Amino acid sequence: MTQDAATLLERLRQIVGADHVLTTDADVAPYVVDCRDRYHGVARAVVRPASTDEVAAVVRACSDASAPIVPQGGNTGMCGAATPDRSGSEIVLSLARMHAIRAIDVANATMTVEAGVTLAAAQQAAREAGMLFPLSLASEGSCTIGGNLSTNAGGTAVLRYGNTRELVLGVEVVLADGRIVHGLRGLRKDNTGYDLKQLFIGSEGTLGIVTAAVLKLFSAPKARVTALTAVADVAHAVDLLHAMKDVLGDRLTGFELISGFALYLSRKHHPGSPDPLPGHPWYALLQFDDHSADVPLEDVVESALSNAAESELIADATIAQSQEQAGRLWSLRENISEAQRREGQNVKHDISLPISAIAQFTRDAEAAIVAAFPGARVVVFGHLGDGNLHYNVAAPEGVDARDFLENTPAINGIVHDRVVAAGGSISAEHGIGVLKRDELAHYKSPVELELMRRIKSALDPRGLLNPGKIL
Ligand code: 2HG
Ligand code: ZN
Repeated sequence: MTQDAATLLERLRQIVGADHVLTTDADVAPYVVDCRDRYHGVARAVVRPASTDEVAAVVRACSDASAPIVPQGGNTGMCGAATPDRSGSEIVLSLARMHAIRAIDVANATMTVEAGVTLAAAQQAAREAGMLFPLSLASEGSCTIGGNLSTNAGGTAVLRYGNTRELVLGVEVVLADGRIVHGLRGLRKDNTGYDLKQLFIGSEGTLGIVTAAVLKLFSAPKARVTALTAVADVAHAVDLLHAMKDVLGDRLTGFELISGFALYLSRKHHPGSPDPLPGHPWYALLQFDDHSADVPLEDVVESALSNAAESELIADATIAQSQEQAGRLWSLRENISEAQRREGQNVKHDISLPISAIAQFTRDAEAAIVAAFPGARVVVFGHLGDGNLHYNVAAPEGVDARDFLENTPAINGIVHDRVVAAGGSISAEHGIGVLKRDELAHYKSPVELELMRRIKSALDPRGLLNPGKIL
């Protein structure tokens, strides 16, 4: 180790305490690989500050030593944004010890939480205050609010409540030079110039390190109904979405599309899962929430679904009769990603399209993939209600999954060319990280890329914050 490196580590130990500067291989191991096992990095150290002032001091120490920093939350990101590179020069800055709920203001319908609070803990704190924090995603038990902000996470309730971006009123951020932006305002109206907080949301730790946020809370719904429906194809699912919105308005909270093959994988890798509507090519999982208990929500949903059956929009449907049953229906959906991981690596896409273009896209893309890679298995699921599909491509049966990954550029080309031609986006909710950095450079317009680079160099002129990610 060079003199400089030893000095930096010593300074970091003085800031956070020796126990929170991890350097042995065993201690560092969980922080240097992403959750999909795609990226394996090397860290000079992992630092675990416990307060905003400590984060700021760590950033200043790293800046003085010209050491790049990789911020990390729950390490559940899908695009490798929280994994260090292989140079061994980067410091991983884990926000895990910053897990305080700082304040809940029920009258203002806001909650101020630190970056390392898990999403599930934030939801729980809101619930205990009789309110709802609606962000909801499969990894909510381990992903953190800081990571949710950094990636502008989406999930299953975007249809009704919006992305993370729409759920944040204020942020506290440590800048690349160690200064702190104290922006924890809980205002729904604030037109004092540029909306700086939105720069940090979705910037994957490349512009600053989010240490806390003011989140919007909502009234807790009084009734919830979950239904699984079987549909003939994606076009029918899109029509069903429209019909349900028409009848139930914003009581429709979630509308998830699941292909028959995705459901098969979910059940295969999670023995004991229910199989309520076997044998259909496509499914849509619907959730409804209501604030008034005047007309029973279940009656409204039941009648809407029977109308949908009469007009042949759906082939079959089942409505959960208890919270426990609803949880089991949701687990079919939420286990798909993990099932895919167990099945073997696959070429993942997190795309969004105008909802009106989705049915045509799925037909064209699958035909093109199967023509180019006979036997390739397309695993389609996702948040149809907001136009976001996880359009994943798995190896043909019997082909080694890792070998199949060599086709990633060609498969990406097939999928993303069509997405962009249909007016869609190559990253809906997972971000860019390293996984899609080259794709971004290819598909984003030169003028937008130039603006992004100028913002990056204005906020991080020495390029020490999460270098190599996004741009
Ligand atoms: C989900 O919706 C996540 O389950 C993960 O965004 C998607 O694994 C994926 O492709
Ligand atoms: Zn998703």
